Amino acid sequence: MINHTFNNDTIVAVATAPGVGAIAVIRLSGPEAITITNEVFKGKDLSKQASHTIHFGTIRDEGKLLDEVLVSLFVGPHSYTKENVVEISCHGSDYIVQQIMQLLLKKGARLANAGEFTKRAFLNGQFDLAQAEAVADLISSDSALSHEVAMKQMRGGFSQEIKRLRAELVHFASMIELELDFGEEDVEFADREQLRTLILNIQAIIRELLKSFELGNVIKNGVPTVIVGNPNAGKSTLLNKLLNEEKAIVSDVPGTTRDFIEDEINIEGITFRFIDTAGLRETTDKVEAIGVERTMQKLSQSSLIIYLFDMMEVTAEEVQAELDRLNPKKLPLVAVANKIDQASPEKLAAFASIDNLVQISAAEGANLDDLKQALVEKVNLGKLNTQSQTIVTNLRHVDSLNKTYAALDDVLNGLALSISNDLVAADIRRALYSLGEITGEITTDDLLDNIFTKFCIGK
Ligand SMILES: Nc1nc2c(ncn2[C@@H]2O[C@H](COP(=O)(O)OP(=O)(O)OP(=O)(O)O)[C@@H](O)[C@H]2O)c(=O)[nH]1
Ligand SMILES: [Mg+2]
Repeated sequence: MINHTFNNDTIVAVATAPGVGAIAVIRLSGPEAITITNEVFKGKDLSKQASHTIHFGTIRDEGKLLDEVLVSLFVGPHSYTKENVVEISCHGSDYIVQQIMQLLLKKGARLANAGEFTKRAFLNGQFDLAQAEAVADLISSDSALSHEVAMKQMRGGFSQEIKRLRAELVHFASMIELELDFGEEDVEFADREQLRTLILNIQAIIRELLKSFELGNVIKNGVPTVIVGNPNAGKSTLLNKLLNEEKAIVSDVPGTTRDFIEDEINIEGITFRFIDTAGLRETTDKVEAIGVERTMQKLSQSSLIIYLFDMMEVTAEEVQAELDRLNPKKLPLVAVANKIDQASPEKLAAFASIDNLVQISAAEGANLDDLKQALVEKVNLGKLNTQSQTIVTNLRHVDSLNKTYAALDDVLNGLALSISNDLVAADIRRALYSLGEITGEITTDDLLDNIFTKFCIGK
C-alpha cells in the first residue's frame, strides 16, 4: 500500500479506443488496483508478484470464464500515476471489455473520469501541469511538427524555461520581502538596477514565447486555408483532389457549393485545413447569397488563401483586380490558374503578370505538387528550428504569459516611481502567480477540471 497519494479510491477505464481490435487494454489505478484484479484473476497470486511483471491467466466471473488475459503490474510509486496500476490486456471485443469492466466495478473500482489517470499523475508529482497537458497534445498530434512540439513539452522543455524565469524572480521577491522585515531601517538587499534588468530580460523572453504561439497554434491546429474564387472555377474539384476523396459535390452548375466543406491533410509535416467555399458572385438566390457572405467571413479568418480561377473565363487584369479587392490585408495568398488542360500556350502566357502564379488542372490533378510546394513555402516553417526554439501551443499558457507580462510592467513602473517596497513585492508576487499557473505550482480545482476533462477517458 502507498500512502503519499491524494486518492483512496481505485479507478478503472478502458484505455484503448472502442470497437473491435486485436486486443483491448483496461487500466486500473489506486490503492486497491491489485487487490481488485486479484479477486477476478485466476493465475498467480498478484499480490505476491513484483512490480513491472506480466502474468498470464484468466478472468472469471463467479467461475464463468470471460477471457484469457495478460495482466501487467506496476506497484506504486513506480507507475504512471504513482499509485498501484494494473493493465489488463484482453481480446478486443466490446462484449468482453464490457463484461470485465462490469466485474471490476462490482468488485469496488470506480469508473474513471476523463483524464483522471493523468490528473492523478500530476497531483502525485509525476510531472507538472504543462507536461500533463502535453500528454493530451501528444495523443492528438497528427503531423511530424505537432508530434515534435508535444513531445518536447511532455519531456519538460517548456516547463524548464518557465521554471528558470520563475526561480530568478523568486530570488528577488524574497530579497525585497526581507527588506520589508527591516521596516524603517532603510536597508536594500535587492539591487534595484539588477532587478530592472532582470525584468526586462524576462519580458523579452516572454515576448518571444508569445510570438511563437502564432506558429504553435498553426502546428497544433493546422493552417486554416480557404479556397475561394468565382463559381465553377473548380474549387470543389481541387479540394477533392487534395483530399483524395469525393468530399464536395462537383458540377458544371455555377453556385454548386453553398456551405463550406473542410478537411485536413498533411503536407511535408504541416497540417493544412482546407476549406472549400461558395463561389463569389452577385446572386439573387437567398441561400447562395448567405454562402457568399460566409465565404467572405472565412476569408478574413483564414491564415492562408488559395485564390482559384478558371483561366478560360477571366483575364489577368480581372484576376489582379479581384485579388486586390479580396485581400486588402495582404494575408498570405497563392493565386492558382485552373483548367490548364483546356488552355492554349498563348492563354497560359497571358497570366505571366500575376505574382507567384501556380497553374494546375484540378480535374486531371496536374501540377498539384507545385501547388503544395507553394503552400508550404507560404507557411514558411522552413526557417523554424523546432529543436532549439521553445514554441507555445496552448492558449492557456498564452493567457498566463500575458498576465505575467502585465504584472512585470507594473513592477517596472513601480521601480521608476520608487513606490514602496510592499507594492513592488505584491506586483512581483502577481507575476510569479501567473507564471506558476503554467506549470501548476499554482492551481485551482476549476483550472484542473478545465484541463483534464478535455482528455480522453482512460488517459
Ligand atoms: N477541363 C477542366 N474542367 C474542370 C477542371 N476543374 C474543374 N472542372 C470542371 O468545372 C466545373 C466546376 O467545378 P467545381 O469544382 O464544382 O467548381 P466550384 O468552383 O466548386 O464551383 P461552385 O461550387 O459552383 O462555386 C465542373 O464541371 C468540373 O468538372 C479542370 O482542371 N479542367
Ligand atoms: Mg464548389
